[in-house]
Amino acid sequence: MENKILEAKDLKSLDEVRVEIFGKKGLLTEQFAKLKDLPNEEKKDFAKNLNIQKATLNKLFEHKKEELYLKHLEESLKAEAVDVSMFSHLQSAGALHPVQQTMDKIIDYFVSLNFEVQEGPLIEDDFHNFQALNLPVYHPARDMQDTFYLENGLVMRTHTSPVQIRYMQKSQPPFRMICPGSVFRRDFDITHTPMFHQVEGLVVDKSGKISFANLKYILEDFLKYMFGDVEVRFRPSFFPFTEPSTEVDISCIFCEGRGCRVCSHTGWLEVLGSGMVDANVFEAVGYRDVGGYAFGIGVERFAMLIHKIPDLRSLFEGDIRLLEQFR
Ligand code: 2U9
Repeated sequence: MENKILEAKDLKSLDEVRVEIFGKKGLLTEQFAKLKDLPNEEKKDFAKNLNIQKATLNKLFEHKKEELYLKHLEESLKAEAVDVSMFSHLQSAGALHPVQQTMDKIIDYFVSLNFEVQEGPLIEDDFHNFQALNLPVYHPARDMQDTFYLENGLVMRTHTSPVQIRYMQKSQPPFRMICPGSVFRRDFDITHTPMFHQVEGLVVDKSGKISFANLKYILEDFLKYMFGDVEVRFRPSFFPFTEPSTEVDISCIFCEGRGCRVCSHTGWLEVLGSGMVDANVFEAVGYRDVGGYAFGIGVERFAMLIHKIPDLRSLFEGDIRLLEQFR
């Protein structure tokens, strides 16, 4: 009977052995049954030996049960184990879109100089998107910013400037702020998409406190932060909301100013627009005796230059092969 217990290979066969030995018709039970047929003088010793045997078998059985249980536990833990270090082909970490990465880098620069970050609605009324920015109804400069008109007279904003207008209507200078976000125009070609992103900046203080030199310093420093060791030049230009206005160029990062196809052999790349805020804009929000500068950055243009992407439209096609390069 000891051998039967010792030879059991698993908990199931051990249980079968238990029935075979200790069960109602078990081997041990059979022995006890013999007791009643023995002569009285033999009964005592026989019963004593049988009880000793029963106790030994019980102990052996419990011991074996414990051993087999631990074996079973170990085997099932091994079988169910998950290898957390195992490489999976099915999953890959996501990443920020290159436009978002570029926008974040631009925002980081201005936040480090204590500029506030403000956002606002994508659908605007004519006043906040145009009139307050010195673009009166029927003004020809509106042609440069044709957009999507809703049936109720509202428009998809053509720049983030209305965010600054709304901000000025409810607060007082001095302040410095940037407005990142998506904007919309009726444009679609190799360098334009109907939706794109801007980061616009605005700094306002009491009259005489903010000069063109402040604007020049900040933008030069910012462009070196974004593009490395480049030359920066300011060219006179026109925007309805700034006077004087200036377009800002950097020396071509592809040919280092020698002249190539990307810079149309000029050695310069136009990267942003800026100027001193037009007096009419301040008047539209009820500001008096103040001055300030503003600038506008096209985020896609920056992303294209930084990553040498030839066609702007590819940024919005969602092709995973393009996006994977920016992980
Ligand atoms: C207020 C007053 C003035 C924001 C400005 C530009 C010049 C500019 C372009 C850059 C590339 C638009 O996305 S783009 O095509 N922007 O050249 N933006 S000054 O001027 C402001 C803004 C707000 C209240």
